[in-house]
Amino acid sequence: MSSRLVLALDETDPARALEIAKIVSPFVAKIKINYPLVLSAGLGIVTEISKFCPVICDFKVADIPNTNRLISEAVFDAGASGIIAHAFPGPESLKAIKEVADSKEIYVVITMSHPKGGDFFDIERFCALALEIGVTGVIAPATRPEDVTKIRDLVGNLKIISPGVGAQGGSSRETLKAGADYIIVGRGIYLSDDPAAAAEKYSREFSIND
Ligand code: NUP
Repeated sequence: MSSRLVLALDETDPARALEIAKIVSPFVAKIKINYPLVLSAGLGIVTEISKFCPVICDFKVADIPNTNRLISEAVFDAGASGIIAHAFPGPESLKAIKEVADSKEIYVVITMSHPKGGDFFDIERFCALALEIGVTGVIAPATRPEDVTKIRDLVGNLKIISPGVGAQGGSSRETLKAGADYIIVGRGIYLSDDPAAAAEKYSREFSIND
């Protein structure tokens, strides 16, 4: 039985983050790290966590090709298995990431999960770009399953990873039904009194062979 759960580890206390990562890792497919943790702990935390769980760096990389390249080199040298980038800087910026490590995972943000988070994103164009570049997958909002359905139709068999379940109010059931492959949960796990139990509960809810 493999988990469809990705932990968003936005806990900012480095020792507690590492502890949560350890106890939760049996129940998750991957751990997603964002700026809040890396800014407090340093990039070394990626190396530490990568020793026992694949790490995706959610740095929403969105720069000129050369800067995207430098960021990707640092992230993959630290041991990350994947990186999240924005689509709006265009094909050359995404190609620069792909050239750093063709074998690594690249996920592109198609539209965002917060209220009005979709207003400035062009779903059709960004999905076409994700396919053109040949990325691993896309990020699509669990808070708007109708967008996940639309994105599934547009991206074929690229992976869809969806944040917004738990604290943001999205439904894992609706999101998976709409076509997502993985569900991202952050506060619903790391702020819980018992993060391991919370992760186990979510992972059972989403597990692939249930
Ligand atoms: O559209 C997005 N929404 C979103 O919440 C794209 C993201 N990458 N995220 C990230 O997912 C967000 O930055 C956070 O790390 C995680 C969701 O955490 P939570 O709302 O479950 O605590």
